Amino acid sequence: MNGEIFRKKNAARLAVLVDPDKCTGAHTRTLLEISLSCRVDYFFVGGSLITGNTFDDTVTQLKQQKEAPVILFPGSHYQLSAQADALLMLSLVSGRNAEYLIGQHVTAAPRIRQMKLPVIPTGYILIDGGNTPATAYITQTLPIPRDKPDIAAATALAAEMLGMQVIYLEAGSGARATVSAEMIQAVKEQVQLPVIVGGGIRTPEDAERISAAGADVIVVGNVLEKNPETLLEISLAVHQSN
Ligand code: 1GP
Repeated sequence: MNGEIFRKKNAARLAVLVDPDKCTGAHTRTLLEISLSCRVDYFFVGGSLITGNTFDDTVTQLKQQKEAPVILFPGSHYQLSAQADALLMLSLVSGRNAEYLIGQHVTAAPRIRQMKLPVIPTGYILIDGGNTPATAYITQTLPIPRDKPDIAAATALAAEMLGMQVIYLEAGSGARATVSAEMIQAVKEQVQLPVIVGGGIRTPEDAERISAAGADVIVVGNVLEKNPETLLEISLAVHQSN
């Protein structure tokens, strides 16, 4: 498995993010039921800060469906599970905190190898979403200003040159503003890699705008914690877009 699994074909793709601390087993069951009536292309599991001990159980529960791969989106080296199909090996290239560029990775690498988890090297780029996201606080890094698409594009290009297989533009969970269309376009013009976009995507209109700007994968998390049935209309919007 490599970054190519995220490249859009005809329409964009949809990833549902499940934070095991925020989603109980019952909630995840509801999400799984709803996902049977629409198309979900990937389940991501992770969060900036996870304090509970349901990580493995959540992955196992999501693995009950057989359509969409369950991919780890780890906020720290603790967030590993051998049950998952793959792991986004996130390097926070928008930041200058060595711990999140390489440090956590060194701690996790031997266990990832033992678990035989396929890894997808991911250039993770945090963009200002109009509020302070947990990711910025936990990683102690500054997001890229939202009106500086050229900085995001140069960062993505450097990540591509470093061998990353996919770019992840992140406005932060619960962002007030999603990553702008202008920024997504600037990044897509600069790199050949598939681009994942997440943070603050709440409506079908958000999803359509982001897909029209060129995103390969659209990630939704927060909105489904409150209204899981929103998944149906967001899935339609993503898969009808091109
Ligand atoms: C994944 O952090 C995002 O990239 C998810 O953001 O929770 O705001 O959908 P939301």
